[in-house]
Amino acid sequence: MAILKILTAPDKRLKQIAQPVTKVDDALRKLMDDMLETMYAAPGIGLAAPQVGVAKRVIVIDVEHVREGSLPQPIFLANPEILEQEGEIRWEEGCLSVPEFFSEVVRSAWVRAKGLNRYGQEVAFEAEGILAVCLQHEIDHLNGVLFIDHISRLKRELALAKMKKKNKGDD
Ligand code: GNR
Ligand code: NI
Repeated sequence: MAILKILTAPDKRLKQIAQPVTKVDDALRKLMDDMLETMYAAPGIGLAAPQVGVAKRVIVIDVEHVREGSLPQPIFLANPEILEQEGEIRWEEGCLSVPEFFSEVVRSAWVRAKGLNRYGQEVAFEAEGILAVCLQHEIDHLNGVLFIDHISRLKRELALAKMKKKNKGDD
């Protein structure tokens, strides 16, 4: 396994639409494993392939591992899709690609989703709470959308200005 470099805004690769996965093979499973290791190391509760510079519709999620004493419960999904959604939930979000900036986002409170698991089998499931929030956040990444695209323009510019300042001096 390997820890991958996480891209940060305003990298243009974060704004691209990722391509559907055509085959879940060993190479894709290696990408999933590397993404999971990268997410755990960050640490984060989710990661989408575009964040590590791979324009494929692949996400990993584990909303449990941050809780002390809980076992890892990783979810690997290729071509995730939301089938149904209901209600509204407000959550203070952050993103590994927009470090050190947090803001409340309104999302669907409940979702029914499907995708391919790490063996290429189609799975469907329901989610609410933080899992529903994280799933919507990760699918957004596959469509080139960041959580700051859901907040007011003023706050978004603030976040991007902060990023610019931070990136100064980097190569
Ligand atoms: O680690 C993360 N935490 C988080 C908190 C609230 C809502 C969404 C997230 S996802 C984020 C990791 C990340 O950037 N995934 O794309
Ligand atoms: Ni993110």
